[in-house]
Amino acid sequence: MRFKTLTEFIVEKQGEYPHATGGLTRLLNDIGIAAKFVNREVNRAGLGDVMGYVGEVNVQGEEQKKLDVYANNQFIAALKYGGECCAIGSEENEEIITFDSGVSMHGKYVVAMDPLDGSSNIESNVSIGTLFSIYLRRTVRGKATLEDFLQPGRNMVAAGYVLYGSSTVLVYSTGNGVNGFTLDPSVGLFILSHPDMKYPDGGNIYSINEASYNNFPEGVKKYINYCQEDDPATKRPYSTRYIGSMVADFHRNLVRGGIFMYPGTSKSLFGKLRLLYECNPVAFLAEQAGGKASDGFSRILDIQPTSLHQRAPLFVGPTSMVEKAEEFMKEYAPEFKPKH
Ligand code: AMP
Ligand code: P6P
Repeated sequence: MRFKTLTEFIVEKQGEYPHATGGLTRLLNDIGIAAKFVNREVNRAGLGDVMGYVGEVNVQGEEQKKLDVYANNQFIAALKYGGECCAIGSEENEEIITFDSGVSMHGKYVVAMDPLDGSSNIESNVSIGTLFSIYLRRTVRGKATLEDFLQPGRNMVAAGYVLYGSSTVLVYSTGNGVNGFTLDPSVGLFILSHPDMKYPDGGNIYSINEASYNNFPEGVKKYINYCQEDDPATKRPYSTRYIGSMVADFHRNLVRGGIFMYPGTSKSLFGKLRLLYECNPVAFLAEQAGGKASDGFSRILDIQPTSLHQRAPLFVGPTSMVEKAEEFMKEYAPEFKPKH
C-alpha cells in the first residue's frame, strides 16, 4: 500500500471544511518544514559548532544552547514568512513576537510553542522535542497582543509535537483524533506511521521525578505508593519510566499507556511546566487520544491563562490513571488545589 505523506494528509483533512481558505493547511505545513530543518541540526548536535551554549540565558533563566536558539529562529522564520500566523509566544522569548508588517500581520492564527523542550538533554543525546499549539487570534486585525494568547486551551485549533528521537516523529491533532508521522530522512518526507492514536485501555507506566518525593503533596505520595503495590489484577506494580524530556515521556506513555506527572510541590506550588506551550498542547492531544489532563483537580484545557509563561501542575494520561491520581489529590492534598 502506498504511504501517505503529512502534506497529503493535511490537505485531505482540509477537504472536510468546505469554507476553509487553506490557511491552517499552510500553517501546519510551515511547521512541518521548520521541523525538518531543526531535525537536521539536532542530528548533527554532536558535531560542528552547534553544541554548547550561545552564551545567553532565556526568559526562564536557563542557559540558551545553540540548538535552542536555532530551533526558535527556524520556527519564527517559517511562521513569519508563511503568512498565516500573526504572532508567536515562545518559551525562548519573554514577550510575544508580533509580525508587524506584510501579509503575516493579518494572519488569523497565533502559535504558542516550546521550540526545543528538554534541551538540557542535548549533551547526553537524549530525545528532545518541539511543542506547539495554534489558536485563532482574538484581535481582529493589525498587530497581535497578549490577549490573543491568553485563551483557555479548549479554544485550541490544533496542537502537536515533534519528537527528535531514535526516529523523528511529528504528532498532531486538529480536534478530530491524533495522527503521527515519521520522517523518512532519505526523501525528507513525514510519512503517516501512527494513524488515529489512542491511549490503550488503562496503562501500567507512571512517570514522575521521584527525587522530589519529600516535597510532593501527600496525594502524589499516596498515588506513587498505589502504583507500587502488588496487585496483578490491576497490572500493579506499574513500571516507572522517566526520561526527563517531556515530549519523549509523553509520546512513550501515549503509545504504551502510562501517566506523566509533574505536580506542584511545597517548593513550587505550580510545578515546573509552562501552561501555554507545554501543558496545553499535550492536554489537547491526550484528550483527543481518549485520555485526560488535569492539574490534579481541574481540566488543564479549562484554565484561563493570565500570563504567557505561567506554570501549571500536570497529570496527563489514560483517563483511569489520571482519575485515580485525582482521587488521591482530592482526599489527601486538597490544599494543593491551584488558584490559577
Ligand atoms: P482555514 O480558513 O483554511 O484557515 O480553515 C478554517 C478552519 O477549518 C480551521 O481553523 C480548522 O478548524 C478547519 N480546517 C481547515 N483546514 C484544515 C486542515 N487541513 N485540517 C484540519 N482542520 C482544518
Ligand atoms: P526535572 C525539560 O527541561 C522539562 O521542561 C521537561 O521536558 C521535562 O519533563 C522536565 O523539564 C524535567 O524536569 O525537574 O524532572 O528535571
